[in-house]
Amino acid sequence: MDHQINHLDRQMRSLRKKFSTLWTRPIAWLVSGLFLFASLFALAACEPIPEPNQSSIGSTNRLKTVLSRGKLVCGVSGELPGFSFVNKEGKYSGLDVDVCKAIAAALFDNPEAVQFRNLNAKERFTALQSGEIDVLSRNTTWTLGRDTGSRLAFMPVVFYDGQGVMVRKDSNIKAIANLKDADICAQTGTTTEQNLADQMRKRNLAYKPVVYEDVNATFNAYQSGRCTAITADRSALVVRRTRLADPENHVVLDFVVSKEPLAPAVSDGDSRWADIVKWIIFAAIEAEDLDISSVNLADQQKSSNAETRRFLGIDGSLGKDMGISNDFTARVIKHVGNYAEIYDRNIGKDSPFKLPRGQNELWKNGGLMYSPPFR
Ligand SMILES: N[C@@H](CCC(=O)N[C@@H](CS)C(=O)NCC(=O)O)C(=O)O
Repeated sequence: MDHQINHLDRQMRSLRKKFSTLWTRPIAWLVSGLFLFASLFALAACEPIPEPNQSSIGSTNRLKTVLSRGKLVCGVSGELPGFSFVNKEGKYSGLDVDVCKAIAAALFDNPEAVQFRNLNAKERFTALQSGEIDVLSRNTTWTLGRDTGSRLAFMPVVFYDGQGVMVRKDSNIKAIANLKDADICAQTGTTTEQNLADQMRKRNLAYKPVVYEDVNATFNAYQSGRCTAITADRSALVVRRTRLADPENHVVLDFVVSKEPLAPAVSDGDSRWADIVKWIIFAAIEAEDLDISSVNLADQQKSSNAETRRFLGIDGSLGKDMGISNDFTARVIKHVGNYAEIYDRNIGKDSPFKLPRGQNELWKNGGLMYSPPFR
């Protein structure tokens, strides 16, 4: 700035010199005055634009709303064992449910501080956009259209899935090509419905979509023989198969129709809330990566390892800087466990479904689960 002012001063003096005769002096003052005004205006325009205040970004403050309510409102399906299911006693369980519980654990040190809302495929996005729920944790595929067109912000993927097809064993259907002219059941408001149409068109196969808004109606229609096949996320087919009257007579074909990265979502426009939810999910993944579990947490909290101490909020201010408790990661691990514990308990080896980790293994074990660094 100083050198710019010196330069300006030099130019003004040279202008006045050019108009140094008596009769031209008023013109000289006028010209230099105009020059000075224009130059100062230009200088002001060169000033760096101040950064917008982080807290002013976004029109809502969801963290404040959730904290003053004392509870998280979480949208789930409630109809999908292993992911989100409500039993006769009204108790919720599943991987998607544990995401809600992890957020409540991090914020309130209480995984039960959650109010669940059951939402079908069609209702889920409106519930988020209207502010009725704080988070959507409901086997929802992250797509470009939903991310940019539906005023949603997707969080880290919690389950890498793919669309599949289930048929009766005695149908002798082995491949998608055998589905020519078949009646195929699917649920509306899903990526499933659209992917099926793309797949069949690509293969030039005629078929009849039989669609329902309700998941139970969809599976009942298949069970009753209304459809030759049913298509949904493979995880959903595996878990809902166990609820058919005769699971052993049905098979999920090997064929994978599409990529279905399932991720929670929050409403767009509140980057602070999005960051909090995002890093709570990453905390469960990073805990597995660092071999910290609900079983060894107390020992790990005594560790002298700098990375462990920073991650658990013993040193540093990672949580505090986000506006939440500095030990939010420890709270998640204590109440809900790390990602492996969450997976194994709900859909993996310790569950009735025994879904192999596959793509949901950690990156260092050949999978896709990866948390950016906590630093
Ligand atoms: N991941 C897909 C499909 C999600 C979906 O809604 N699948 C059905 C088929 S099993 C479901 O979960 N329904 C449960 C319900 O409506 O409560 C998407 O995001 O569109």
